Amino acid sequence: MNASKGEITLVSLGQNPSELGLRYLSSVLLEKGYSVKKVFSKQRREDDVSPQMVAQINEISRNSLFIGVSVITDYVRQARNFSEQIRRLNRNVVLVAGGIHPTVRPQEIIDVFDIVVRGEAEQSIVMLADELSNGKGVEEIQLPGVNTRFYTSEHLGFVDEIENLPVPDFSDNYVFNKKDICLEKNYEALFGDCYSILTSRGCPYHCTYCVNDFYARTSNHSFFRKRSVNRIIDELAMAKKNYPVGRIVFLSDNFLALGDDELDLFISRYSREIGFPFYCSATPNCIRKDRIGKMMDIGLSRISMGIESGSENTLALYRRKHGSPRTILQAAEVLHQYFPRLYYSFDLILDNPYETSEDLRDTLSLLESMPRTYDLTLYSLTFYPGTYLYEKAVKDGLVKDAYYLEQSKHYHRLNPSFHNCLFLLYKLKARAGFIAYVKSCEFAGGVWARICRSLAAYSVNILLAVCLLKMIFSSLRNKDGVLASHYVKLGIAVVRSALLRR
Ligand code: B12
Ligand code: SF4
Repeated sequence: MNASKGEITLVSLGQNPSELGLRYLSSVLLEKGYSVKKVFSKQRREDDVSPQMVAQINEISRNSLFIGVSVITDYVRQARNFSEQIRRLNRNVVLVAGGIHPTVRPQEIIDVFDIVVRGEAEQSIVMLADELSNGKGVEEIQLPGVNTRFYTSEHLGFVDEIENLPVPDFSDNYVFNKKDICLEKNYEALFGDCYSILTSRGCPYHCTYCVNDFYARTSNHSFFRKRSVNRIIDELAMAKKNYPVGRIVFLSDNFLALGDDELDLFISRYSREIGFPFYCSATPNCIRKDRIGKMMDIGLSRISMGIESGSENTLALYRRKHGSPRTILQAAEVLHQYFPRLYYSFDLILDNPYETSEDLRDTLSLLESMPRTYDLTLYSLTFYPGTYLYEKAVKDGLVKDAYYLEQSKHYHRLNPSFHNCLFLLYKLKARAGFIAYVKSCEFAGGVWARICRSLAAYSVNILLAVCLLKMIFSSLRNKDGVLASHYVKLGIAVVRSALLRR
């Protein structure tokens, strides 16, 4: 075996150890003869960077050419803090940042990191490693997509040909477990029986709150790239052979954006060679009865779909032409036909300061009109830099530019408001919510258990009714009869559905 050209340490500050971006980088570096240590900190975004962890990363990366850190906006404060801490321990360390945030806002990272790599880095990280292993200093580096304090590149790297990339490297992972960093060689200990795969990069759409909007505006070629079905199945077959896999997660932004021929090929090869249950996400316009039926036959067991809002105005603000209320409703009806074999959940974005009570009412009405067999995932709108919505919110004075450097806003922490109570109650009422949970509890038999279960189920409906009453009164107080009458209608629908199937 050839001697390594040098060692590189890659660090993920996020919570999820799948982190496919870093794993792709590790694979290309390994292919080019470097050795790689991958560290997964599994820190929650609200945690401070642990000094113990930094000390241990410093220890294991002593012989590395550089430490590369992956940074998304939610972790930019931790990334800055990590660099400050590790530099105190080792003044000579070369720190490289990459990922979505440094791509969009390199200037917010370059003061504490030596090198910032923008865009997809499969090519640039190898060029960078070659330069550093050939003894070049940071001040001498001038590469496309690579910024230092001495050189600025406007280039945004995209991999044109994603087809020939090696498969992501899931081998040996260093994992920080609250106190110590341990080398975890066991796949199952980190990922259970699950294998995550990207079937494409980018997205054909560019919703105004999503990073794909930034990419679409800044890249001058088609950002959406698909892998061939044969390549996808080959990767899954490799995973099936090498890891104790029993489930597949398709992590691509929009897995169902497959052409008809591609879908047929996928179905025939997947059923013959893989056969595991799988989870994917999709946009409303991709949910078609024939497609979902075929996918269910080969193992589709879970699907998530972005609804985001039921209001035409808000959907226009989000630029979601592919998900009008009508399309959403049609998609929900298709998915409902596969209940209860298919678990499906819808994403909603709340706390949008541009939304009026009418917009929220439209979303509630949409939820009410859909068969209640969905689950809901509620997000609090977060403005990510580089997107149209971020720029608009800054211009309109709704958020301060670079607010995330000072304050941390959690994408699941909803503002305390009556409307949000209503959405939470809808979540509780939905199939996988509280009522279903209570009904399925077998903790005790007998009449008391039945009474408790019924009371719990009724209490959700009662709370919902109270919130609706409050909405009716406040609309009347604001002399908005139309809004009040909509809430009355919603109330009647809620009571009817509670009486019919509770
Ligand atoms: C799959 C996915 C997830 C998965 C897995 C996350 C993971 N880390 O693998 C799950 C579901 C867990 C997830 C959760 C979240 N996600 Co997410 N997710 C994605 C998604 C759809 C794909 C990510 C991916 O694998 N891309 C493909 C790889 C190849 O690209 P990449 O990760 O960017 O990596 C490349 C480059 O950035 C660069 N690079 C990356 N790291 C490094 C490091 C170095 C040193 C270098 C040199 C280069 C480099 O090279 C890589 C290879 O080309 C993206 C959307 C997108 N289009 O990227 C959103 C996205 C990354 N998620 C996002 C967010 C906000 C989240 C959440 C905070 C919650 C949420 N609202 O979804 C959580 C928090 C996750 C965490 N870190 O704990 C945002 C981030 C926005 C931002 N500006 O930071 C994105 C961009 C979607 C969006 N709303 O715009 N997510
Ligand atoms: S459809 Fe999803 S991944 Fe695509 S641009 Fe919109 S939010 Fe982003």
